[in-house]
Amino acid sequence: MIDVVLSVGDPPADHGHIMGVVEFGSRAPAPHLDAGYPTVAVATCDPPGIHVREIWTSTSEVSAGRRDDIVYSSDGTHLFGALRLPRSDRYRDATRSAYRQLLTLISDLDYPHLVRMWNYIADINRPNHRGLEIYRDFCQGRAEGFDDAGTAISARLPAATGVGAHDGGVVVYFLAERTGAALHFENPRQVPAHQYPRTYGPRSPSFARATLLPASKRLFLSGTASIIGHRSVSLGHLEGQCYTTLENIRILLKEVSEKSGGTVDLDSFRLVKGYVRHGPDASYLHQRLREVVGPRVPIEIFTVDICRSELLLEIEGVLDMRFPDHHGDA
Ligand code: 3EB
Repeated sequence: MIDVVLSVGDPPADHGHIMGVVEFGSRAPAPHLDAGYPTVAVATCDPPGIHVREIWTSTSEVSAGRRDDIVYSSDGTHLFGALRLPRSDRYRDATRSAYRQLLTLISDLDYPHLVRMWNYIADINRPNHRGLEIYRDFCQGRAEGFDDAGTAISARLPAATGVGAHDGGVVVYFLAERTGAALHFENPRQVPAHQYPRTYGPRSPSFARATLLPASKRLFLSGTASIIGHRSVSLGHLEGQCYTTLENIRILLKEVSEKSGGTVDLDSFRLVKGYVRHGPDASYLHQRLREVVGPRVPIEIFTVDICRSELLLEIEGVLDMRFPDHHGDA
């Protein structure tokens, strides 16, 4: 089984075997293995230093390795990995090749099933050298990387986040799995992102709305925003975008509950990460999330650009699934 927690300050000692640590701070040096597991830095904060860590653990023994620019760790069932593309204004080819490498690696090491991916992209809304938005250029390379890997993987797109960052080019980290038990979900109120019309860019974003890891009883919720169908709604309205986003999450969790035979609701969050385009909106989002997820759930809000320039916020998280007894609950 794997787990993930958010920790402000030093990591507590009793976390089991560490698979990887994500440092949310002011800088984004390349992912490394200095601590014996992948450490990934993401530049989502302005004040110098590391603001919060996301710690990935396993109940099984973990070993770590590197191939090319990818650092990874594995526990026999799961593989955690990370890479960084240097800052550039043309990411298509580098992204295609990085995704191809990543997909080849997980297939070679026999963890071929993607569970969850994060993409932190500096200058995500800026036009590149050809006038194409950096995010759209990235999406093109990512889709081509999945194409290169063949339909076996592209038919099973995982939950993902694609959001801005203050530095670091493109930082990608991901979780993959060996057994094929992961289940991917779409939101009945949203067009699957990989079917978005061409108006949003030459290639659609490659992700599912959520992925369930039944053995660990964890649901990974993708970055969720104020999108109904394929259109952004509540343009310019923070409260409206927040409402629609939470409604999207509610509807998605209902779908997951119906299709998985388990239960998951807005009070099932284990951790929440929110992203706001404008710093002053952070406290509003934090307050709304606190009302929704209850008093004890860790909430972190980062001020970064969101992948569509009209979106003001995005919410992602990890949730606890409850299953009836015969699935192993006490
Ligand atoms: C959306 O729903 C908002 O490019 O990997 C959310 C989650 C979004 C992931 C990605 C993009 C991505 O389309 C944007």
